[in-house]
Amino acid sequence: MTAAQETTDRTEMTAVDVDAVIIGAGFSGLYMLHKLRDEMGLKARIYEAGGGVGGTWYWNRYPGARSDSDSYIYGFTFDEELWREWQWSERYPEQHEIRAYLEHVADRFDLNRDITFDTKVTAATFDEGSNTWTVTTDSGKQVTTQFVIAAVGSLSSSNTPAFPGVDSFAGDSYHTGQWPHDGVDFAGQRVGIVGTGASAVQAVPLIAREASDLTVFQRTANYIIPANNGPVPDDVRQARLADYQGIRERIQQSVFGFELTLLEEKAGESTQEEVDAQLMPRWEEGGFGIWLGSYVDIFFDDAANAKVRKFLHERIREKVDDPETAELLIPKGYPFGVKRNPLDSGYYETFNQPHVHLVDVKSNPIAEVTPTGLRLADGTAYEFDAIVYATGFDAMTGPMNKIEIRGRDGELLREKWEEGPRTYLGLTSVGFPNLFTITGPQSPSVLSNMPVSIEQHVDLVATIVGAARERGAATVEPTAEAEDAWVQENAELVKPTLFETAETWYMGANIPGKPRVFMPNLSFVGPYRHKCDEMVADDYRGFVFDGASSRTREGANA
Ligand code: N01
Repeated sequence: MTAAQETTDRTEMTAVDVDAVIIGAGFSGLYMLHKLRDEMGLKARIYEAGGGVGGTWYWNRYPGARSDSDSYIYGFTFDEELWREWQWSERYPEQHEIRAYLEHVADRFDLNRDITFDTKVTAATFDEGSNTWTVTTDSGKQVTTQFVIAAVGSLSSSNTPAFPGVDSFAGDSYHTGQWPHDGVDFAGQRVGIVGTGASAVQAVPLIAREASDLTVFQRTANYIIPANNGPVPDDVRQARLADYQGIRERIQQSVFGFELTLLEEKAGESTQEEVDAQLMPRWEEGGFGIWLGSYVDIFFDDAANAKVRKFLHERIREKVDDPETAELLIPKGYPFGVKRNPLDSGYYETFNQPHVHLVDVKSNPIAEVTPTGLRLADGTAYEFDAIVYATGFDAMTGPMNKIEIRGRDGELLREKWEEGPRTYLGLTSVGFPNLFTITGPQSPSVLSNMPVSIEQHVDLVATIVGAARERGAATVEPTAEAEDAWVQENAELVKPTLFETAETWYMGANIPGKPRVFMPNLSFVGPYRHKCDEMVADDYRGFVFDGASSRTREGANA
């Protein structure tokens, strides 16, 4: 009897409840459900911790929350009608509008009937005897399935630093990533906000409008670029509507998933005046043009990067009245572009208001949270009615590591990833058959306009799942060689760049004890897509389809 026959015999009568469990009902989970259920005829179910669809946009309801991607490319493109019928009200879509869009998607494709809300997946365990996964939820339910698709998002595991006394504060505490659904009224309150990343940059101007006094605690200044939000002129809207195919193709083949093109010229070979002349229109246009649509050598060459930094430092000094505050807001000690650049709508100008204060907690860190506020290392105490933690996320690996995922031999995924993620294509990991991550670590993911990468990954997972079913395979899993090579390739890609020189969440540096490994893949959107397409064309190079699947499910097309 061959090993394959043995597997077949062992699994013959194994019944699964569903063909696929999808974890999360954000962009990724919704499209994955549509794809598997409606296009491929699989029985699939989403388990979602929130009370509605939206994923990151369900939880991040802080004031000012909106996407930093232009709205016309911040959505699905797989369905032309869907793309056409949804009209965004502004250049960048606001949180409530993105959530409404995703609710519309769920209604349009009748997805809600296969989503279990208010239910967190706590564990997923692979059984080698039956080649199935058992997924456990916080309601105690257990579901068996052939495939598990983690559509858990890259920035969904919120991080509140373990400051001594963090629970002792007598006022109200909030995390931007878990904002109260009914909103918060800061009118007349003394508010402290910890953190100056993208969330804080959006929230600060709006909280400042309500609070009687606002203190912003900054550990690392960011390079912040104007968003230049507003309504989209009708002629631009019409031109885009006429170019659906062109837009779709350009973003899919692009570097970062945007309609931005890097310059041929190098900043390193240009004068400061030439660099300024290139950057100024991009600064005025707003958005990521200065970062992802200007000089490519700024990611590799610190001297080239310094020219862009000089331009940006001058812009900060122009916007901020008080020279000392301006100096504090000017980033130091790391290159431009290797930390996620927030887009702002009046962030710098907010510090010109007399009731808004900036406090440097790099030189004088937060020592503890007290019942009345915060105390710094030098003993300075601040009193607040409310504290907002805009302190980010355990990014990329955090959402996976929170779930007890056990593969072959009972191996725990987070133990396998103890020294950093190990994947093939940022999609799968050896020892964890039939488990896929959408925009997981070691894929372009957070270094791209997310919906573009999400669509590509969902399509790819569907293709691989389809191939497994066509072959009657019980499992599909990468080889150790393919995984080793991908991990190595990720390390090689980042080596010549400046990304590893900064303390960022891309590097896991924001979480004490987290391995310092650059987590996104730097192949970039178009080339990464090609690598995946080649893998499929080359008979799923790097994957092993193993065993014959004879699992049965009532009424299944197994
Ligand atoms: O989180 P962050 P975020 N003491 O990690 C500080 C996406 N996003 O929620 O930089 C003092 O960027 C920390 O300081 P430092 C986007 O990809 C997108 O703002 O680590 N400070 C930092 O200032 C973004 O990048 C959108 O030194 C502490 C801040 O807290 C990602 O989500 C909107 C500290 C955390 O910033 C995360 O953004 C919002 C401590 N112990 C978010 N610990 C849009 O598309 C942490 N900090 C618009």
